[in-house]
Amino acid sequence: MRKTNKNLREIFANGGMAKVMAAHDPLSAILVEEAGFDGIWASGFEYSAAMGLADVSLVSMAEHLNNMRNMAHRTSLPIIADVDTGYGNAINVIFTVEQYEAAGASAVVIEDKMFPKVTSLVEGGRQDLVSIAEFQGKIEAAIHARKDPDFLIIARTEALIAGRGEVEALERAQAYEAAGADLILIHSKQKTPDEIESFVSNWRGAIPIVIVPTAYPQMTEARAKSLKKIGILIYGNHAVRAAVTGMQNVLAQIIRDGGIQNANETIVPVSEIFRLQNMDRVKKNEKRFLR
Ligand code: SPV
Ligand code: MG
Repeated sequence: MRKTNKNLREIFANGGMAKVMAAHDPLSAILVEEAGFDGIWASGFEYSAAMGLADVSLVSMAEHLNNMRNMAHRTSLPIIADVDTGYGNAINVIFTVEQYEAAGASAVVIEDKMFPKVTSLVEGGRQDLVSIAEFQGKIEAAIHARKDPDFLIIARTEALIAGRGEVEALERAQAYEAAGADLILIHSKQKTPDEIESFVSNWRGAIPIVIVPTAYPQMTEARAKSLKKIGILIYGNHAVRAAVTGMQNVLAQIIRDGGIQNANETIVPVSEIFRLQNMDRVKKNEKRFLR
């Protein structure tokens, strides 16, 4: 049981809002921790992108789980694992929760899409949802499977993403709360916060809401806090996008310049990578143990 499991719950139970940033590998997870976020989002989108794949259930549970375990090994922040649909039905969800909890996650987000899923923010994506009853079974299975009651089961409804409207989104969220979810993640791909603000103001449930404001960046932390019902705000894919921006710029500069003479000044020195790799520890241990 990871000692950080309680951390996120303590933040929102005391009226706060946890700020959680996506990561796609242990190195980005270390940077998330050093930057000062409250938790790490083990994003399916980011990991798929890092594998050069679309986020459409191509990456297996074992691959995502192993990546998440490696993040947990190198960081101390709570990790919210994005387990998509739970990789199948309620039986798959039981196995998924057992595996992610044992590997060091502090929470899972399970979404009410049909397996295989299609990424949420893509234009014209096929967005099929499972029935409310089926998803309630999956949430109940997740709760049954967790060992630590502080391990969070976050139910994500894609009703707005699927164009089903606010009434169905609220109905689904209520049903998932009744099934025992600790929080509701409501996702939207509208370009402004209106759709989410309307959902939040009409939410009568007792559990807090999680949002991922990628599509509507006008939703600042201050604005989200003012809604009073947001327990966790997840920045969904900014680590992998920052990595792509950084690499594209530097790689293009090296091609342009015909060498590394200028690019070298714009990137971190190799010593910074040694620091992130904990090379000092290796050196100390060499002195102590190598004979
Ligand atoms: C992810 O980061 O994998 C998410 C958020 O699920 S989104 O890609 O916006 O659906
Ligand atoms: Mg995802």
